[in-house]
Amino acid sequence: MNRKEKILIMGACGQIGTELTAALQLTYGVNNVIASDIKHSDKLPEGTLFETLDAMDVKQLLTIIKKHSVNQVYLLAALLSATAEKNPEFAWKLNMESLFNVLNLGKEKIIQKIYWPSSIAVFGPTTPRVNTPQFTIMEPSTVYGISKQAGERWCEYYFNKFNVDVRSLRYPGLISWKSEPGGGTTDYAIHIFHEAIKTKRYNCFLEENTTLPMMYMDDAIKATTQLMDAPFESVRIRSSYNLSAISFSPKEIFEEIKKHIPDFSISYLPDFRQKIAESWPATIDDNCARNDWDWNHSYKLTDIVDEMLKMLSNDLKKLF
Ligand code: AKB
Repeated sequence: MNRKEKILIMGACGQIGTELTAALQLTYGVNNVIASDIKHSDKLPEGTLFETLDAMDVKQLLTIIKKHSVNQVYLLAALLSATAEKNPEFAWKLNMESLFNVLNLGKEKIIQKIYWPSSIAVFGPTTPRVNTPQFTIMEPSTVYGISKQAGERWCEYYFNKFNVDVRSLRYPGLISWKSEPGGGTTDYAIHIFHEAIKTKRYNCFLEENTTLPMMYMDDAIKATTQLMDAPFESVRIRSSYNLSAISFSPKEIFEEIKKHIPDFSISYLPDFRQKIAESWPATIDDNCARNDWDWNHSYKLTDIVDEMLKMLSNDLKKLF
């Protein structure tokens, strides 16, 4: 592994960014990882090098890249599915401009490697919902999904045309306890744990049988670093890889939590996010990732529930 990497994480204070920053610091050293975001968060590990950065500001981005001799960028800044529906124009602007800024730095060979996350939101109501293949019908119906789909096409284009080493994963819903989720449709699978511990009641914004692909954050971080460490030739897909771990419905996760908290109860009051969830796959075929760079998930639903309840309860004890 090349230890001379200088890494910039854009959108480092979000749900993935805070954990990815810590993981990359472990591998490359605290002084070789620069976290950036529109504003600082105390969720970042202590001692993290931090720069304030608006991901759409290419001048500011270039200044930071030069200042720290950055050669790798992880672009995580984005508006997610639910938030993007409330502000479509800004979502499109942020999600696309930030990507072009980074891809163009790759084209100019100012940076050597780029990570950009895509999502299961690239699929839509006409996509086969079960075992969704890597290559299939993609007609996303959300602003977020449209921006991720367009982004995938641009990543592949910059790779083919300008040899930009850009790598990407289509994340499912990500479950974590360290920081809050950022306005997605799959966020219920985190809120449910907080409410189970705090009030023993949860009012779910999706219907009970809405199955969606999900993954524990540790697995998502493992997949991300594994893809970025894979040899150039092994990364055969330059749009974005399907990535899968488990799938469950609100009812299934509720029943699993109830095994630990017997008086936990749930009600269902679906809102606009129900339609988004119904347009997404229930299960994902990620054989390309498993074959090309040996992807394998570790966490099952039972492991996730055990760990989420344990870690969130510990966190709460520290507060009181
Ligand atoms: C969302 O729900 O918008 C995200 C995603 C699946 O990309 N978690």
